[in-house]
Amino acid sequence: MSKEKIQLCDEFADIMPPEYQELVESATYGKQDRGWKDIGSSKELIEQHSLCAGCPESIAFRYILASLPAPEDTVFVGSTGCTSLVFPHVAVQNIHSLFGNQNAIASGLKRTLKCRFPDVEKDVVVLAGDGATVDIGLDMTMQSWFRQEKFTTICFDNELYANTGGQESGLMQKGFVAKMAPKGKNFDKVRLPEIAREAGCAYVAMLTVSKPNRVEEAIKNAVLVAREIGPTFVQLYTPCILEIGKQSMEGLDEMKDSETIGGRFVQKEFVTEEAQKLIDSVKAETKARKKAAKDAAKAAKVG
Ligand SMILES: Cc1ncc(C[n+]2csc(CCOP(=O)(O)OP(=O)(O)O)c2C)c(N)n1
Ligand code: SF4
Ligand SMILES: [Mg+2]
Repeated sequence: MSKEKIQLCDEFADIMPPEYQELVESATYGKQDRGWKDIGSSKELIEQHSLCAGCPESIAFRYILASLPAPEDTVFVGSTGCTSLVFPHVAVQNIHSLFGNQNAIASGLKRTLKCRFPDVEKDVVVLAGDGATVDIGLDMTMQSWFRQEKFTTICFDNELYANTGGQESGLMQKGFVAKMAPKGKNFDKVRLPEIAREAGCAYVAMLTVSKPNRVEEAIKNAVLVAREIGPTFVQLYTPCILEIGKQSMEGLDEMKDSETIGGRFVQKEFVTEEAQKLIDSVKAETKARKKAAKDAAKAAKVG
């Protein structure tokens, strides 16, 4: 599949890095039902990362990249923060925007891509931290939702400004003491999913990245709804293990604890009627296609 999407120039084939050769040979560009289960059996779209060992953002990146419906026609818009250091290692087009400006950049980009490629569906996906999304960039985030810009916003919520040493963020939980917020947070965690719903997002999901199938479903829903209907938002809890004093192996337990009943990250979804109809029809189509393929394989075996 990848060969139809990316190719090696014959003259340079022998000097291209092995990672690139592998990308051409066995990445999942153009694969219709790509998803997290491809991880391990095909070339991933992330070569390495510069995050702390065990940082849940790294697994979040892998699940998201594996779940994009069409990575070859996707452009990410990133913002300053821990996430931004990862984009140079990612085999999907991406733009680094000024901290907080990501949704304004994405709005312009999506509109431009629509004009430039009227016959190709180009997906735009913002991926930024909580500081960029809900504090410094909240105006841009909300304006893009009010204006019904057709792209997906993903927020890596680690409940503080990690990249600058642990300052308070709007998504930090009340009472939390961080290295650079020693008095403890005075206010409640901002209810961003509810804000997104009220601001006009057609699909909103909040979850941790403890379960790859759930992340895949949320990302696919968000990107497909954004293509057809309007803005979508996915908030993923990716705890900063460095700031909350956890070991590299403890991120998963932290996420699981936070998603149990009464926790801050019990999975939440807000879907408009129109978006739900679209999601249901895509699911039915996928099911029918997979069944037809299975039946055909069975028939070929019998024959
Ligand atoms: C315009 C601008 N203001 C402030 C900064 C400093 N700065 C860099 S990263 C960052 C915090 C990032 O926090 P968040 O968005 O939550 O991402 P995280 O590092 O937690 O993943 C800040 C304030 C900057 N680079 N540019
Ligand atoms: S500082 Fe925190 S969020 Fe940033 S890479 Fe390290 S563990 Fe992850
Ligand atoms: Mg953060």
